[in-house]
Amino acid sequence: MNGVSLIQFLIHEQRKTPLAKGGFTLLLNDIASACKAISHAVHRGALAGNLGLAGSENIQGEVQKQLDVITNQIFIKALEWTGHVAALASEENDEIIQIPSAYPKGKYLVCFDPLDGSSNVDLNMSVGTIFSILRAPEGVATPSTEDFLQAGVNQVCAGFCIYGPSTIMVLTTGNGVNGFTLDGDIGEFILTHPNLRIPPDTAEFAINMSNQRFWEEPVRRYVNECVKGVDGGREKNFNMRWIAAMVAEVYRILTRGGIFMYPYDTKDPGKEGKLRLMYEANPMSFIIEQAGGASSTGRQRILHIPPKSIHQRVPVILGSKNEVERIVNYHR
Ligand code: AFP
Repeated sequence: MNGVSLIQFLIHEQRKTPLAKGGFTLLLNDIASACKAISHAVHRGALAGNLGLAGSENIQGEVQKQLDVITNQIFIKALEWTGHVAALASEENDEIIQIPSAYPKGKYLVCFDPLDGSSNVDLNMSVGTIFSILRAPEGVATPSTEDFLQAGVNQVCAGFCIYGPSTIMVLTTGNGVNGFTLDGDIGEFILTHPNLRIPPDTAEFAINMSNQRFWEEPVRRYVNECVKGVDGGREKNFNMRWIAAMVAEVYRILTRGGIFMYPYDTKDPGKEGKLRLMYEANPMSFIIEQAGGASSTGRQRILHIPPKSIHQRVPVILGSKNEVERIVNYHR
């Protein structure tokens, strides 16, 4: 199916489910439209006066960039009027976002991080948008926060769009992982990376080494072994990368394998991890598992975590299966 557009691909998939009415296909098309608009805003950068700080903080206590605010608005505006969404939850908003009464509501809940890796934006490095789609409980007209608190295994779709040298959207609906490159000339995402698969073994790891002294022993042991390479217990030398944008780390792992870790650390004892379960860990874990990789906190499969709040943070270790399993074993 090489050379087909995202919408052609989605309609082809929809036809495999004879009872499908097309709402889900249209929702994904709306998300693609939001990502095209975000791609445009990111790539216009300083020309549109989009760089720098917004002068505000989000619910996580993080200083917002102008583009955090702009992209959040783009995503909400692209989805709220369509009739396919019951409610939204954004990394940038304290509370869930209800659909204005002027618009019809759909049956899906959408969680999203409009601009992952936003500290990269002023450096002209890769950033992205991450999204996760859940079903609203049957018969619920106005979803509550609790309706969003579903384990990652309940996701019907997860994806991300990376704004790098090319704009690429990666998607799973639970039937493998596919990548689509935005063709700016025709304004369409085109299937360029069908059936992405992660090799089970790797010699590349990604972790913020500046946190080393705060890690727990299993992660310390694993990274020490990688650094020692053939001179330690491992039979190969390892390479390291850190891009500070999860979208870019996960895209690299989907392309050539690897392992990404933002593990539990004691830097801020009040936090269970750095990355957000609903907006980062769950969608990325769904994608990674669908591509043949694995994802864990070190102690638990991420997709099995029952969420306690929409802004919950968790430790994340994901990527090539055999390496993730090795670290999980070290935790045992
Ligand atoms: P933002 O979305 O707030 O920029 O955070 C990005 C991120 O959550 C994730 O994408 C990176 O892997 C990680 O933070 C980078 O963290 P460091 O600041 O420790 O490098």
